[in-house]
Amino acid sequence: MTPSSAVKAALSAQAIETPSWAYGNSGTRFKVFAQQGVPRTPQEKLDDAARVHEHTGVAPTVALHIPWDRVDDYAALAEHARARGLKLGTINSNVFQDDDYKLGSVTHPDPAVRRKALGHLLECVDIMDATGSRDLKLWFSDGTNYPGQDDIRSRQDRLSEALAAVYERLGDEQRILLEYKFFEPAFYMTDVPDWGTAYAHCLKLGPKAQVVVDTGHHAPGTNIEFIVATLLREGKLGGFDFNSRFYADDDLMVGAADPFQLFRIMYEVVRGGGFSPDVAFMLDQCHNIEPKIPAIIRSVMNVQEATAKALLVDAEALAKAQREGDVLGANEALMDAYHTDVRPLLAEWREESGLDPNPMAAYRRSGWAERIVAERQGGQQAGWGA
Ligand code: LRH
Ligand code: MN
Ligand code: MN
Repeated sequence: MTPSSAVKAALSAQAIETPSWAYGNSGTRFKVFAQQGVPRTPQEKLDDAARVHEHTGVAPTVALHIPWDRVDDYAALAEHARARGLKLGTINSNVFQDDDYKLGSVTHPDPAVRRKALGHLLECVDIMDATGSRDLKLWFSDGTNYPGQDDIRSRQDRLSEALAAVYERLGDEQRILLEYKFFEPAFYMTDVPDWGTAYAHCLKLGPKAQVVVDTGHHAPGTNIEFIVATLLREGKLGGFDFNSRFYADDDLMVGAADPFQLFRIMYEVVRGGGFSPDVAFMLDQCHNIEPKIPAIIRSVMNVQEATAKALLVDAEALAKAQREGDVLGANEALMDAYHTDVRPLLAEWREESGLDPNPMAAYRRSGWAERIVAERQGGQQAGWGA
């Protein structure tokens, strides 16, 4: 097994970005169960994110979604974050909530709609300039519902054209993270359905375009760790949107549905040298019925636990068993690490890092949950659909 000091050093280097939208109310198309005390402004979302960082020590950046987090002064928002020990992270574009996008955004058959969508993407790069963000995450809901509805190849050409225009606008230190999803809201054909399509576009664009793997965006049974290994080998893994799914794009807490899958993914990250600032670890989840801040703290802890287990894999023993064709021995080397209870190690790491060993309990004791319910009276919640 890898010595625990090495594991702790790697844990100290890990950063997990939390999404602004996870702090606000969300739901399904059937019902949004509103919770008291949710943020009414992007600033209040940052106030909540600061609590997650305070208790976990590894969540220093917050992803924004435009227009859900639209403000007049992004530099001032960045300053609000900085004053709370945070930084603004990835800018997520949104070309999926406007009536004009019924038939697509950048792949729409009408050039006027395509121009509008591209305008939004370019505006997002302007925002990145103001916030100091490195990454622009692009997810397109574009697709068709019926065979023959539109021409698959022409839509790829239109997508390619828009991506090239955004790429052209990027600064030297900025990147495009292209996200794929196999279905929803389009049900017959999605324009960026899989990692292969995203990879092909990113390869053509150049080194500042990378693929992002949202763990909830695959068909059941997909071997996501294989995708991770492949993208890392090709130098094209830009990051993760972590969450878990039982059925579709459930956006449940990461590590809740399948902690073993999360471990397998993190093992490939470790194996492929993905522990580098070039790979962004982001959460992309919604907390429909559970309280938001503790759910986000739990998610961060779940990623850390999977990471610690992946780091514990005895690489030498595993490689030896693999060389010798020792099928069971190799499997055992991996499973030994997975079955290790890393919670004591993480508690130790937290204490050594000046944190409470139990972030969930520390948050409960802090009184923040009661305070936001008392203080955040009136106004509208900010977020989804805002
Ligand atoms: C799409 C998605 C994408 C969006 C987010 C809110 O399903 O994963 O990342 O920006 O959800
Ligand atoms: Mn996502
Ligand atoms: Mn999603």
